[in-house]
Amino acid sequence: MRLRSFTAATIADAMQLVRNELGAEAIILSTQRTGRNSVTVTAGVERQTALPGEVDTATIETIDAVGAVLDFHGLPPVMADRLLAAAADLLIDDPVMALAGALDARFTFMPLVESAMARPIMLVGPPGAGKTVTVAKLAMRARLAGRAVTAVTCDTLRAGAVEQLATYARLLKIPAYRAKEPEVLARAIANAPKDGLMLVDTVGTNPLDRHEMDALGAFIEAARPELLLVLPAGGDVAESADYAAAFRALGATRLIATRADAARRLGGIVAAAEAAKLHFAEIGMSPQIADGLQPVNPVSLARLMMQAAGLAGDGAAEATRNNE
Ligand SMILES: Nc1nc2c(ncn2[C@@H]2O[C@H](COP(=O)(O)OP(=O)(O)O)[C@@H](O)[C@H]2O)c(=O)[nH]1
Ligand SMILES: [Mg+2]
Repeated sequence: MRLRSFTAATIADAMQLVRNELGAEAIILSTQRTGRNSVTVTAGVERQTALPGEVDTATIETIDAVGAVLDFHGLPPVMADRLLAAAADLLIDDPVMALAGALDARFTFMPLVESAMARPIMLVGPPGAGKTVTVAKLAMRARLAGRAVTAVTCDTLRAGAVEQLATYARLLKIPAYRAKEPEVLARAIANAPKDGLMLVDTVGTNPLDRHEMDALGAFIEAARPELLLVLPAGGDVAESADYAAAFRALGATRLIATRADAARRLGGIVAAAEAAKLHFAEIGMSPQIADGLQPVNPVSLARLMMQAAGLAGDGAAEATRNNE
């Protein structure tokens, strides 16, 4: 095999150089961000390829498209490399399915099934992440699935927080309580109907503030919940990863990404899931509580990433125009 490296401003440009120089048979071995505006792609080509040219062409173009999407979302090079390698292993022609396969290989997907959740569901995350709205969305889904729901908020400090949850609870006709102290939360959980779903809303917590994290930790200990991190899409990649790691340390195991309708870069939430080994659970696609929460699976996430980058589906043309 002959190896060569090509450097360009984007993965897509570097891939073009690979194709021009080595032809359609070239195999991408690694991609690496080598500067703020430079990406190096290393490719190899067999002197005599055993595969029919057509298959190679399709695969290279697919990997090219997946690489461009990962580039758009600003994934860290190491993570992009792993996903590209996983996509290349699959030899799938459709970029959405190749990306879906790669996501499936590298991440876990575990949507919430409200009708089956036995432990309380507690949502944690930074202020404004969408926790309270997501509690309302989950409550609505559980009600539609015929499950009794009780909601409790531990956010008793912020102005309007108790009223916000109470308003949703009135609309959904579910009981809502406030728990100022961890003991009150533990009591509310003990007194809730055993076959019902308990949803616990929390105060927005700054992961850089030890006191705030300790205070949240006390509520978590009292509730022994299924702990979900709520994080908005569109956040900085490194920052989102750090946030996720901090909440993972408190016991968060799944991720609900919010505001995916209001952001196009999903690198932050992907990096968060990777950094903290969180299972992708749900994705918030609207501020409306009735239809705003969707279970995440590898194909839906791949499609969303492709559409946001303007490379697949209905949003493609518009997204591409916006990107110019
Ligand atoms: N566009 C959009 N807005 C959302 C979504 N989820 C939450 N929001 C908005 O984000 C803001 C903060 O939500 P809230 O639940 O109060 O955040 P909290 O501080 O984490 O409880 C509100 O204006 C919500 O309407 C979503 O999926 N899409
Ligand atoms: Mg709130």
